[in-house]
Amino acid sequence: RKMSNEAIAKGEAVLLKEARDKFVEAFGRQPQAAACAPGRVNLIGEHIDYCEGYVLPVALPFVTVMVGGLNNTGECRLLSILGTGEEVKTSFPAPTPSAPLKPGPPAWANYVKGVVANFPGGVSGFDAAIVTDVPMGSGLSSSAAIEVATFTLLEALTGRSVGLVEKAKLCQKAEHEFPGMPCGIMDQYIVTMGRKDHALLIDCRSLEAEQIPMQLGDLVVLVTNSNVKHKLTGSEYPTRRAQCQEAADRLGLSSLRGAKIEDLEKLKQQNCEEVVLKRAKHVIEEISRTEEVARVMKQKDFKRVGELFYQSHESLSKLMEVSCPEMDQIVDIIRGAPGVYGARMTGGGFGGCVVTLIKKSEVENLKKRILAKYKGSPTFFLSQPSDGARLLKL
Ligand code: GAF
Repeated sequence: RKMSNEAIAKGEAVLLKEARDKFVEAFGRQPQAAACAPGRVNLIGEHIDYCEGYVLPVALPFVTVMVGGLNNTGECRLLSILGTGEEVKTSFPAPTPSAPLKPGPPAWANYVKGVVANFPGGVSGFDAAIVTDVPMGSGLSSSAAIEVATFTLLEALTGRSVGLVEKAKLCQKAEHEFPGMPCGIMDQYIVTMGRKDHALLIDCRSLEAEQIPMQLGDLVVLVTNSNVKHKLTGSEYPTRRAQCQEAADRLGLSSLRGAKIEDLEKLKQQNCEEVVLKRAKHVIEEISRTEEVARVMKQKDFKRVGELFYQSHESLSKLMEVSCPEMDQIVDIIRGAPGVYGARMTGGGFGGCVVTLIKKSEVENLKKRILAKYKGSPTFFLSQPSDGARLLKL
């Protein structure tokens, strides 16, 4: 009973066996290569990657595993095993210069197609089986996991590869062009470059990053999945991006990374819309909160980390307007509970997860409190920073 509220990573060995068995069953031979890529949770730095700000995500133990082999048929054939055990199949012709790939149904295959279309030097036909335990639609980056797993598998199958930053950028491009989501670089970057026991401070302007050891002492990061996803995500995200860009343009900057808090005055004087002002304020302050968290985490000032988490949530809710009643309720329930340092929504928003910095000894009590008061059905897991995408031995 108690376990039913826990999201437990199956582990890559279990997923690999499942993928391999399904591959053999579907394609009648052994796969040639196997790759996996994780989901992620962002500690802080939300809705600022596309403004060239700083973000501080960690890769998770939940992974998407892909096994595959070249097939000399000119067709790309995919078998995906959903969380429910249901199997879905699709195929599409490998792209050629005269017949490039285009996005199209089924929606799930666009993540793979986008990567195939952007893989340097092209791809001939291949077969692949995909299994995952990354929770879907929870703001834990299941999209980047499948994109980066695809890229990593194709590197192994073709023997061609690119640098890690380039790989993240190509996967981001795939997401822009195929699923059509104008995301920033955070998800593909951390999924590619995460490291066990580290958070990654990514500078989304220079695309350089610093591994920050996650030495939390007797504290942990609890992730609470609200298990809600509101449909407006599709249109709201591009709108946020456009509003931030409008603020930057009005200031004569290429992005809000270069803006200072005093610039808000300039925007006001230009009679800039209230909503654009609010977005700009969030971005400018969230960038400095993220730099500060990375700094005070090294000094083990967890009280300050917690305060900044709460401030970030407040700002995402009131200024950026990307939270939702369920996540606001969860943060309210958590606020002031024993052993808690701070909490905030994480990811793109409109549903998804809340991260809480809390004493390990108080985690069970907090879960009970949330289960008793939250009106939805939450699931929980502890964020254990894990490695980024990698090849698996068959
Ligand atoms: C989504 C996007 F994909 C990221 O690029 C990022 O903008 C995030 O929302 C919000 O911080 O996950």
